[in-house]
Amino acid sequence: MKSAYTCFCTDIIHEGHLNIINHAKKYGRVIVGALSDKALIRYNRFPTVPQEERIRMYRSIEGVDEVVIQEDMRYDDVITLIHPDYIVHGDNWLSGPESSIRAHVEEKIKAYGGEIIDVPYTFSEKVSKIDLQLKEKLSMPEYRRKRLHQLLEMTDIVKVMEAHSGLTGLIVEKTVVENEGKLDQFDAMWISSLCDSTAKGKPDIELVDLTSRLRTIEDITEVTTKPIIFDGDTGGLTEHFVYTVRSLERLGVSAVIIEDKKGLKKNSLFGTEVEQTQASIEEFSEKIAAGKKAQLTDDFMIIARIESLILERGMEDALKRAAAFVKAGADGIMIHSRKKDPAEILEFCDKFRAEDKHTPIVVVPSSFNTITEAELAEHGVNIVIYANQLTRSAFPAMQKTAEDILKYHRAKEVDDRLMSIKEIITLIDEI
Ligand code: SPV
Ligand code: MG
Repeated sequence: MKSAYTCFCTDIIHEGHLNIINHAKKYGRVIVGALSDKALIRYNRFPTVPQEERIRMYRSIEGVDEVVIQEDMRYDDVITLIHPDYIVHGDNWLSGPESSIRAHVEEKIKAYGGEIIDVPYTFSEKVSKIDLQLKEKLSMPEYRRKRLHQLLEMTDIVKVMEAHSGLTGLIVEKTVVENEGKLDQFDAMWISSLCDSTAKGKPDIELVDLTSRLRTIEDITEVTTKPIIFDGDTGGLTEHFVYTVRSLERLGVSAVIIEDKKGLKKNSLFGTEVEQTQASIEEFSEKIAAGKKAQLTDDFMIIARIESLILERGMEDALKRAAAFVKAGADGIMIHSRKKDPAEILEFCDKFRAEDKHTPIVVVPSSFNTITEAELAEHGVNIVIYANQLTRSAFPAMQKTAEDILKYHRAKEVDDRLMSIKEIITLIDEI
């Protein structure tokens, strides 16, 4: 008997999936592949039900003969293992980033006489509603908050991009690229103090107050589902920080990163060009411990950021602080550097990992930007944050447009590099 294979990455079975199964049945024995969590988070959206539960759910569908795990979004593993005679898929993969996967699958199965069956995609009000409900579920605080912990388990390195508004949040949420035949996307958002302040035309010195920063988070949570890491600057007074922790938890933020500085905080990328004071190990440990005691959920993470390399206090100091802050309860360590060469960051990561196998390490490669995610992961880094690149790309583009309109006394000369009017008015989904 011939085999008909289809890959599912859904958390809810609806008429569209049943339609696929009914088509597949006509061609042979129906095998459903459950796309693994690891592949799913890059390919589609975060699963709201665990892999094992999805497998059970797919098994219970009438007409399904077998369920297997598909680890590779390009289907290489299942094609090698099963050699399906037919691969059945909704015809939505004929266009967009998924089309490269279709092309790859076609080439592979044609080699042994296999065939793709494109089934017309089911568009219905019910299907769209289910899709919206899933999205809504992912955006809820209790689901969003625990996602960073889950991502740390699921992927080698969690990829985080800066967001400081609803619009930048949407860019992080929705940008999917096809690269070397695989789809990729960011896992989470970083609410940078630098970019949040810059967007308001203010310096990055803890001048934008918490009420305003929480408002930025709300603007972002209203239109996105991905988890959030909040740049908490110094965390402020310990007596205030405990309240901040509760507010962030309530909003569904997954983690706050606080840096071991005190007094007037300036941006780390100034390094020793400006006066900045590091908090003592004791003071900062106390703040971490107070925050951990204040948090109400098990999901929330407090990550300690060490400024010893920025302030040129040396590697030994950085490592000593890391060990002390973990002891005080920190759920992760962020190590920062403003050197172009990643050597000191990698040295820290290697030495820290030799002593501590599990505490997540976070890095922000703004200056040492030649290093790749894979190289960082090899040195034990768990979270990489692209902290300011959206802001730094938008500003020169806007400035040039303003200059050119002034120069030409009209807008025609800038038009070619602008998004079309049609695109901008339809950019935001309406309910
Ligand atoms: C931020 O994005 O605000 C940061 C990272 O804290 S850095 O600007 O490199 O200090
Ligand atoms: Mg900051």
